[in-house]
Amino acid sequence: MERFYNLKPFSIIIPVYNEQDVIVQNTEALMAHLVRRHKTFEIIIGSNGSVDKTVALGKGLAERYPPVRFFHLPQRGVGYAFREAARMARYDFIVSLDMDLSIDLDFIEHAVGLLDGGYGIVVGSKKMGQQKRSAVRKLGSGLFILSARFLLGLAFEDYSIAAKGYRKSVLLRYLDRVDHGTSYVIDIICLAHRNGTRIIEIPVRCEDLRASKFNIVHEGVYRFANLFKLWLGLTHINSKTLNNRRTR
Ligand SMILES: Nc1nc2c(ncn2[C@@H]2O[C@H](COP(=O)(O)OP(=O)(O)OP(=O)(O)O)[C@@H](O)[C@H]2O)c(=O)[nH]1
Ligand SMILES: [Mg+2]
Repeated sequence: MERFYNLKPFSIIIPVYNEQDVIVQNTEALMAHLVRRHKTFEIIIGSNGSVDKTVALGKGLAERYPPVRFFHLPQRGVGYAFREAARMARYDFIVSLDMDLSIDLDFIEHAVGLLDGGYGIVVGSKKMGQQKRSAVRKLGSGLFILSARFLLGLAFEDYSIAAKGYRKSVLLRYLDRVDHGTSYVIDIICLAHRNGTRIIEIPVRCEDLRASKFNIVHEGVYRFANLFKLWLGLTHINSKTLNNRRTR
């Protein structure tokens, strides 16, 4: 028998780009998972840039299923879709997923439970769990994780957009830093961590063998450039704090 979880209401947010092949079947699968387990939730699907039937299908889903909300932005970029979805969220507990539902859905219950227990961010980690992804993608994220540890002293092991839980009240503090791309994840984790937000990392299972919607080369260059920007910004803040202390 399915377990019913007595959790507080939560918002799931999913950015989508040209997802006509999976948007309907995966939203319905997600709905089936959630309605059996939860009383109150919403699923916010946010598109930008899609040139296939994603927008028409997303609107149809929102008309058919009351918990589903859909929007489409003219401006391209997954970060903008995330920002809009986070602002729209009706509830304080937010869980981000990808439309390919490549992570184990039990993450949702774990994340919401931990947010309710006082954590500000829950990081779902594929490296701590299990992952079936191509060697190139594992290598790329492995290098990024090591660089973040080395440059920023961050010990987390997953900065991808899916399988993260956030309190909306924490997110709102950092939304102005969100740009077009995926770097908002590391920016938010890094800054919230420095500001004393309680963050916990938990393992997730991930099976993702389909081609990425991102251009892997562009994504790599953009992510590493942003990592250096973040590091430079923090080094600047650290040296200013040190100088202020010296002059006091
Ligand atoms: N709104 C929006 N969503 C996007 C955009 N690009 C990708 N997405 C969505 O972001 C989610 C992740 O895309 P995927 O192709 O599954 O990403 P991935 O390469 O498997 O991600 P990793 O887990 O980091 O390996 C999916 O739901 C995509 O539809 C974009 O430009 N705008
Ligand atoms: Mg994927």
